[in-house]
Amino acid sequence: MAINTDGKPLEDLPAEQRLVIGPKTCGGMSATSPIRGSQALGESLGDIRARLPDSGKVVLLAGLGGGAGTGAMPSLAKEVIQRGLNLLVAVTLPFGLEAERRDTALAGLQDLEATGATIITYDHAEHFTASMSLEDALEKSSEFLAQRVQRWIKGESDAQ
Ligand SMILES: Nc1nc2c(ncn2[C@@H]2O[C@H](COP(=O)(O)OP(=O)(O)OP(=O)(O)O)[C@@H](O)[C@H]2O)c(=O)[nH]1
Ligand SMILES: [Mg+2]
Repeated sequence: MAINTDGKPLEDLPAEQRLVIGPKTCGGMSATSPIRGSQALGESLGDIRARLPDSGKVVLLAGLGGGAGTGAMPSLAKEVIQRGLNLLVAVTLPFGLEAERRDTALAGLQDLEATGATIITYDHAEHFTASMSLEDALEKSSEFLAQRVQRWIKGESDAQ
């Protein structure tokens, strides 16, 4: 399921389900700040609860540093944990040149850690080199997270 406050990017994603959260808070646009991302999740909590499974494993994925993902993710993680589901959170941290976004992302990561969720982090700043194209960098992070998530789903790793 793809979730965002912004409806436009959702249209292009190959997801089975798409959910626009916080239509009143964000008007179908970017959340722009984590506070509004969190408010959007609160506004759409009923929709989220109705769509969460009653058993099994849940993986939450986001690129931290913006408003929607960074703000919504901690509350979403809490919901999944309260439902008694087995949760893995997989996130990226922004590139070094996204300076302000790094502070936002690190604060969001702290909120996520406070939920007690198991978290896999891929730091774009750590792995990005001058000779790398942006496409290569995104492909690397996607591959890394996909491998780790698949291992966790198969029960081969505790993702630590
Ligand atoms: N791997 C990967 N990372 C991405 C991609 N798009 C964005 N990111 C990373 O995720 C971070 C957050 O992206 P945003 O699109 O701003 O996030 P958002 O949660 O929609 O936030 P708002 O638009 O402010 O509501 C960016 O700063 C990037 O570091 C992508 O296609 N692939
Ligand atoms: Mg967005």
